[in-house]
Amino acid sequence: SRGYKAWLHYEGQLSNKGLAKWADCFRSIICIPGERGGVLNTAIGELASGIEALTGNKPEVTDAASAVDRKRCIAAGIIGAMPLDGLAISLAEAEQLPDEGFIIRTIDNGDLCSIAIAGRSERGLMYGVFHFLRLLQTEGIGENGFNVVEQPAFRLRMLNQWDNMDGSVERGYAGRSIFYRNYELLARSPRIKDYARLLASVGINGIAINNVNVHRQETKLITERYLPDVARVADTFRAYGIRLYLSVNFAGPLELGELDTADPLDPRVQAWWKERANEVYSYVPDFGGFLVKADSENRPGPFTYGRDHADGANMLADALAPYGGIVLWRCFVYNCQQDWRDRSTDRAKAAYDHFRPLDGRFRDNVILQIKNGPMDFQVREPVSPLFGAMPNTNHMMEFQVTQEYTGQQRHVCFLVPQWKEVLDFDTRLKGEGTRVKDLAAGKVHPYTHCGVTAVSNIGDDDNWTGHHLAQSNLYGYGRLMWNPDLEAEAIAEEWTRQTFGGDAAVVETITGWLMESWGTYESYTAPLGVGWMVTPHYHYGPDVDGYEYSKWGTYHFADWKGIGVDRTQATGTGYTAQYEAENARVYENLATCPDELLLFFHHVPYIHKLHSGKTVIQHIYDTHFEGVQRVEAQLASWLSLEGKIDEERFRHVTGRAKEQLENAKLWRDVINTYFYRKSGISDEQGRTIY
Ligand code: BDP
Repeated sequence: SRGYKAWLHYEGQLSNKGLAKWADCFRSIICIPGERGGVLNTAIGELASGIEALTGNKPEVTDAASAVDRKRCIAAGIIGAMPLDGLAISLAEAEQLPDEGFIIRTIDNGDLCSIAIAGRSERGLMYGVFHFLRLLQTEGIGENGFNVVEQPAFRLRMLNQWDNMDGSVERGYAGRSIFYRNYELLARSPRIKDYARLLASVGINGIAINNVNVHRQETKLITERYLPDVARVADTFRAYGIRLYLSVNFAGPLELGELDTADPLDPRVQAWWKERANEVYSYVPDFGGFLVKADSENRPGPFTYGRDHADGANMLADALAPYGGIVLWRCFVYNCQQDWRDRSTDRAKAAYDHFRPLDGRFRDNVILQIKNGPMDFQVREPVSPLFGAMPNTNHMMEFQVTQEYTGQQRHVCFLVPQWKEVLDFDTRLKGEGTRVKDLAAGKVHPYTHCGVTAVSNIGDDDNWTGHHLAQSNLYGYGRLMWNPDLEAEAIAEEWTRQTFGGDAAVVETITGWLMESWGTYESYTAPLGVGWMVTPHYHYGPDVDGYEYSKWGTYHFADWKGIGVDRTQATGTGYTAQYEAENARVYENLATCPDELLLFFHHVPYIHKLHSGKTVIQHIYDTHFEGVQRVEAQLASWLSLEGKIDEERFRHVTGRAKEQLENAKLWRDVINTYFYRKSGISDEQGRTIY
């Protein structure tokens, strides 16, 4: 179905003006053989079938060896292994590209035109092919052809599946797992291959296929019970240039009943993990490594044995090192047993407090995986102050593509603008201009490994993501992490064109909806960076006082006088001190703290005036009324597309948008009423507050 194909429709004829000139090129593909690996075959296969779908003609695929004429063709190959003469690519230029880079260039020789797609490696070629097909679909090929040189900004561009072996998906909003059913891996499922293809098309190169919360059965994924199936799944991903990783249980040796301890300094434990690693690599020779959530939300970890995170991570790192594997050690660590409002335990401070003192102690093949904000994927958070603060420790940033706190794929919330703000954030850690994206790219500190990862949003729903429009987040994650300098709007538009076609009204309406959706969601939910206010555990729909760890009272500190969390050094938890001095100053002071984060950093009276000129209470009322109006307007413009979108997707999206509207009204009413009753201050505009 159309939803299943996501953005890889390749529908319709390629028919723009310039095409005539290049038309002959589309009839034959000359593949200059390099090492003939699986990824090369994938690339050539994608190129041939993509062109066939787009032009209606099946191109002939030949080897350079048998080809007499390299004109009027697409020459595809790997730099170093393909002759470059006549292709307008110089070897010196090409060799400057990193492994995953590529060049797409058209050669206009009058009536002997040709097109070159040259990858620095097999993967580079595959990314080049997908890029070429994307350009054909979104822009077409003009009179001047193409001149593209691309390389990814980040070396690791990963996804994490939070899939459990019983077939459920933690924080999954799109059906059941495509990887597991009844404690078996669906190792031969064509769906996994189709998923790999979607991911490769946007440049993802690593995937961890089980939940970070590793339960009893998942602990066995690194044993012979499951490794043959894991190897099959790894084969599938390998053909698309994606490395496989597994989440492991730190208490594995205990959980499997093989040892009576998981102490990382115990030689028996170390030997046990070495043996496990050895076995994993005997099945999956290019296995990526282990992803670990330890001493976090009741998961086991080194603390039990009086050891620290470095002890724990290094023990696993040593087991993987002989095979080139890495440990992705998560920093989502805070004490969920304790009242965090005790100043020393502000949850926002926890990751930095735990990890920062350990800088320099981690092995070279450990990467700290740090969530984008200090809390937990809220609609608005400041950037985690830990990111970049450990110059001698590899970093990668973790985002959340699945919309746990942002409407659960029942609401539209296109997150690319949020991620972009995070990547553009200036940490100032090495002076002005030390942006998160430069840190993640390894340009600031010389990290051995670095990059980005994210929690995936897919399941076995036919359209992958529950809401058709939520596909844009998966697509957008890949594209932005390939090139963080792309504009969010450009990504939204190219996704829309590929997914819904090029009709001007369709493109404008959907792109517009996506672009304002994050702000809209924020406006009718938790205000000014305070976060949460969602139903505990489910995290959908409003519950102002709702917070899992609320046995000590409300989370947002609202009383009759004011609201917000005082995280200043002067009078609060002191969290602001974790930022570089200049940023700390900006957040510490009411006069400079940005409005959108005000309540994250400060506790203020309801009548406190924002930089916008409004009082906090009036801002709450206004944004909540406006938020609902915006959803109403978005629904109306979507409905105007009737007839321009296939019936199935039109009806489905309409249904979800109506639910979003009802839920937004609920948010508006619950939030406005709560704060009206708390504050006793009326809405200046006299609107009805229930
Ligand atoms: C929170 C989720 C929880 C995850 C946890 C994590 O609510 O399900 O296990 O993050 O990242 O956002 O480990």
